[in-house]
Amino acid sequence: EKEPMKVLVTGAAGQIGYAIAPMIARGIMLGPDQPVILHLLDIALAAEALHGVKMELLDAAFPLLKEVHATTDVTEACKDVNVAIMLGGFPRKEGMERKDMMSKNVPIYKEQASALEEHAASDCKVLVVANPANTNALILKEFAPSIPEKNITCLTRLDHNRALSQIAERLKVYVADVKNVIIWGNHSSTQYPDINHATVTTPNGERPVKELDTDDHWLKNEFINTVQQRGVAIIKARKASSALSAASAACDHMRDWVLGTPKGTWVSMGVYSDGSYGIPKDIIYSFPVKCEKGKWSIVKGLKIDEFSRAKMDATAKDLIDEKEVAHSCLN
Ligand code: NAX
Repeated sequence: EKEPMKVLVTGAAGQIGYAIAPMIARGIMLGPDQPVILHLLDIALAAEALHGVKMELLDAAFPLLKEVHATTDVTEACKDVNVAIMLGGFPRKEGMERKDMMSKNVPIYKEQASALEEHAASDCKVLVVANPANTNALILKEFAPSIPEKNITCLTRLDHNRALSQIAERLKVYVADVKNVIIWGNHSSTQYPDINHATVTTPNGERPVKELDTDDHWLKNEFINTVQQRGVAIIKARKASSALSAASAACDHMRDWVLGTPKGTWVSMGVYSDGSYGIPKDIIYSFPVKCEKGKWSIVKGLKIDEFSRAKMDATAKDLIDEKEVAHSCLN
């Protein structure tokens, strides 16, 4: 049997935490033959609820789940973890400005960066889900300099999966037959869901989405808006934000990163920009990536038209603005 992997989940008493913990314990994130030890972190106010989650996890008697540690101590939570799923943070409340939200989250990500840097396994893979996800990940990267920058990522896979499902619905095909959409940029409403390279597997081979749906107006308007605004639509319908789909996407993100993407397929991940596609360096930007042997790499050489260029630059600008706001919260 494989050695168990230690998985940290912060904000584990929250909505996504409740959905993702059983997925991890069933091997959906790291594979059906990979035992896990869960480290669940939340704040003191949520300690009792967190204890409840732990009791339920034990009661589910998952064969792969070797131990559950529920704690409100950041150091203890980060000890030797191989994977860190960062859900914890201060939510944006109604009427709250972005700056106010950042001023709450920047110190949290600074503190947790230091704890991970000191106590996590040296090759720990980090996925930030909590909003503002890209900028929280950037702060984490800046305050955990000894963690390789390639190990710090943020979640845009939910947006990616939403784009796949919109195309599947529109073209009346199965979602598993759609691939290679791209989410560029920020996990915010400035993100750019790009179908220019997406394909559908048909009985006659792989066909570009743009050939199957020639309604340019739909692709450039409704499609993009629906993906960008899907989170808002879920809140309106459920009176709570996306949780099961976010948990599932976080599992997809980590599984593909650790176990690899299928041949010929790429996915979207928020990663530290190396300047590819003329995107500024030093921001966490969502790119198309392929993964192999536990490492991601940006898919290079895709043709970018003028429409895409403008959208990719606008979401980069949004991230640069966020970065400035975040840095102003450090003082
Ligand atoms: P919840 O408010 O249900 O849970 C958040 C949990 O974090 C709470 O239990 C809270 O006590 C805890 N927490 C707060 N400060 C903490 C700290 N310093 N250390 C540890 N835990 C702390 O939110 P939930 O719906 O679970 O969403 C979690 C985060 O994911 C939010 O920031 C949300 O905005 C973000 N999302 C990001 C998505 C993405 O695609 N990147 C999509 C889903 C989601 O909206």
